[in-house]
Amino acid sequence: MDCIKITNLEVFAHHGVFPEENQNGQNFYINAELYLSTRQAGLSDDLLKSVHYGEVCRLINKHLKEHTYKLLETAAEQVSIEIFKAFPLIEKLKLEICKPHAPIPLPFENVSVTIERGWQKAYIALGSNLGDKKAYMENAIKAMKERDDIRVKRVSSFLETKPYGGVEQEDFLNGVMEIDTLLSPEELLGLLQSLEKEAGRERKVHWGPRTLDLDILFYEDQIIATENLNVPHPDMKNRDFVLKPMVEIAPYLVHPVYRKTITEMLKEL
Ligand code: A4P
Ligand code: MG
Repeated sequence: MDCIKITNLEVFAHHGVFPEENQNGQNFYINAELYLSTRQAGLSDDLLKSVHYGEVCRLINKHLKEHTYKLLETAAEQVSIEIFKAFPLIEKLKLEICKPHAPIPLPFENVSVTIERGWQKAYIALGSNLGDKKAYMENAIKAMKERDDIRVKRVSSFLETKPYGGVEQEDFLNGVMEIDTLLSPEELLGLLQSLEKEAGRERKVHWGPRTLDLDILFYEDQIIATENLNVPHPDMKNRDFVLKPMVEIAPYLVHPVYRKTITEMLKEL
C-alpha cells in the first residue's frame, strides 16, 4: 500500500510517570507512516483525494500538547484514534513516539513505543425471534453506525427463517452485515454482547429464543479458537439463514478454513 511518512516531528509536551515530567515537560519526537491509496491523488493532483500531512502533524502536536499521559503507550493509542477519526482515507497507521530525554539515569540514546493500527473487515450475523425483531436488529445497526471505530459497509436484507437446532420456538428474522472496524476481535465481541444486553437479551436456553443475537462470522481471514471466541463461526456451513444473506453481500468471499466461496458453501448445503 502507498505510504505517507512523517519523520521526527518535534513536540514539547508533559507526558511521563514522574510529577517533574508533568511539570517541566520535554521534547518528544514522532514518526508516523500513514497507509492509504494515493493513486487518485497522483492522477488528479488533487489534495482532497489524499491526506494533508501538514494537518496530520498539527493534529499530533495539538493532541500531545493538550493532554498529559503517564505512558507513551497511551499517548500513541490516543493519537492514533484521533488520526483515524479525522482522516477517513487512512487505512493503516504505524506510529512511534520517541522520548530521548526520558529520566533514565544511564547513558542511552532513545526510548520509544511503536504501534500499528488499522481498519479490519468483519462480518456479523444478526438474529432475533422475540418481540419487535426488525426493530431490535435495526437498532443494533444504528448503534454501530454511530461509533467512530466502526463503519457499516453493507447490510443484507432480513429473511424470515424457521428455527434451527431443535428448540421449539418462534420463527427468526436473520441478516448479516459487513463492517470495517478498529476494534480487535475480543473488543468487537464485547461490543456485540453489550448491544445484546441493551436489547434486553437473557441467556436462558442454549440456542433458545432471543431478542437479539449478534455473532462474529468472519474477522479478516483470521482463525481464532479461544475459550470465548470461535472465528469463523464454526456452524456457518450448516446454516442457510447465515449463508443466504452472506451470498447477497459477499458471494465470492473465501472461507479461510474450507477454502470455498460462500456461494459454494450454500450450494453444498
Ligand atoms: N462465541 C464464540 N464464538 C463466537 C462468535 N464468533 N461470535 C461465544 C459470537 N459469540 C461467540 O453465545 C455463547 C458464547 O459464544 C458467547 O458467550 C461467546 O463468548 P450466546 O449467544 O451467549 O449463546 P447461545 O445462544 O447459546 O449460542 P449462540 O452461539 O449465539 O447460538 P447460535 O449458534 O447463534 O444459535 N435458527 C434460526 N433460523 N436463526 C437463528 O438465528 N439462532 C440460534 C442460536 C438457534 N437457531 C436459529 C438461530
Ligand atoms: Mg451469539
